[in-house]
Amino acid sequence: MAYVHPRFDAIRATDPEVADLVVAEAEREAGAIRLIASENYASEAVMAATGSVFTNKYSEGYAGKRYYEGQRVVDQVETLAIERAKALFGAEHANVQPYSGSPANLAVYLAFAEPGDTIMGMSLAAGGHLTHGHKVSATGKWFDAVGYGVRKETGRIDLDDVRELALEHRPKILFCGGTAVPRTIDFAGFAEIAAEVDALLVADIAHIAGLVAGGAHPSPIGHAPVVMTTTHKSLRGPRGAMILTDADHASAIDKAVFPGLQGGPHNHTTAAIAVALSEASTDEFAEYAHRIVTNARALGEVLAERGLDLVSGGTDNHLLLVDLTPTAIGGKPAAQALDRAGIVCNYNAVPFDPKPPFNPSGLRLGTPAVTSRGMGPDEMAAIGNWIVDVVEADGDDEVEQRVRNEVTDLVGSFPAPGITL
Ligand code: DSN
Repeated sequence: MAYVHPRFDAIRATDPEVADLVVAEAEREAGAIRLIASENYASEAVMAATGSVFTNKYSEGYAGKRYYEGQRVVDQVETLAIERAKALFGAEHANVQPYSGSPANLAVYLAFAEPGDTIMGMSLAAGGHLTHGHKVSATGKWFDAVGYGVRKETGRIDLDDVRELALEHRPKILFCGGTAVPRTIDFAGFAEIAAEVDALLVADIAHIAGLVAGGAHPSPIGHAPVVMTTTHKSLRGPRGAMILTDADHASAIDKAVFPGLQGGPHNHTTAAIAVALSEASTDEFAEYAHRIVTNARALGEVLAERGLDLVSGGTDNHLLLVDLTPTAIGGKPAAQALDRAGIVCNYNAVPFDPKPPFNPSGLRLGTPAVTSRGMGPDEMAAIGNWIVDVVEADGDDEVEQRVRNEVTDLVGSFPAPGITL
C-alpha cells in the first residue's frame, strides 16, 4: 500500500526505513478504531503546515521584537495564529508559542507563583493532570500542592468540597480542568471560589478546547483570567499549545513563555495552529464538536446497557471513564485486549481506585477521532458492543479476532482524514 502525503516521496527517497514506519503508522491509525480521548486526526492541511519551511527558522521573541533577523514572514504567521485564537475563543490575548501542554502549564506557574507557594488542582487520581501538582511532577516538587477530587457517590466534582479545601489552604493558583473528567466544568463556580480565596483561576481546557470552540461546552473566558489548551486534541490541530489571557495577565505570560521557559518557538507548529484555528472557526467544525458529544453519549448508553459502570454515570463531553472494578478483567489487560481487537484506548485510574496507576481499574474512551472519520451513533452502538464483548471475553482469542475482523470492515467505510492509503 502506498501512503500519499505531500512530502512522502521525499521521505521514501532519503530514508526508506522511516518511510516504512510512516506507512505502518498511517495503516495503524486508519485501520483501528481510535478511542484515546486526547487524540484525533489532523487534517492534511494541518500536517502539511507542520511539515513546511517554517521548521527552518529561529525567532526567539515576539512579532516586532525578535532576536534574529529574517522575521518578516514568521511575524505574520504568528500574528495570524494569535488573532485567530483571540477571535475563536473571545480572548483578549493569546500566546501560541508553548511547545505543548506541560510546558504551557509550567509557564503559568512561572508567571504567577514562586517555589514553595501553595497551588491547588484536581488530583491525577481523580482525573486531573500531572502538572496540576502531582508529587512526581516538578509542579508537586516545587510547590505546596493540594489536590481536590470527586465525590465517591457521584463521581463528580463537588464545589462545596473544593471551596472548603481552598479556604483551608488558600492557594495562589487554582487549576480547573483535567484529563479524565467526563462532566461539564463549572467555570463560573470555580471563579467564585478563586475570588473568595484570592487565587488566580487557571482553566486547563486541553481536552475540551474543540468543544469550547464549537459551542459544545461552556467557555472559561470571562471566568478564568488564564486559560491553557493544547492544540492537538479535540481542537484537531498540530501538537502544540496556547495560553489565552485577559489583558492584565498577558505580559506576565509572554515573559514566562519566552525568555522564562523556552527558546525559539516552533514556527512550523505555529503555522499549523493558524490553519487549525481557521478550520475550527467554521460551522462544520461547530457541528463536529456537537457530534463528538452525541457520539460519546451514544457509546456510554450501550456500555451501560450492557452492564459496565461509568464514572459519574455517563458523560457531558467527549470522554467516558469505565470502571472495571466489578469485572474480572483489570483496566490494563482490557486495554491490551481491545488493542488486539483493533480498538485503541488507554487504561486509566478511576477515582478511589484500589489498584496502582500502572495497573488501574479503568478504561478511558473518547470520541474526537472516530467523529472526525464521520462515524455516528450507529457506529458507536457497534463499537460499544464490541468493547463489552472483548472485556467479557477476558483474553479469548476467538472473540478478539472476530471483533478485529468486524472493526476492519467498519473502518473501511470511514476514511481517516489526512491519510490516503
Ligand atoms: N496525555 C494527555 C492525555 O492523554 O490526556 C494529557 O497530557
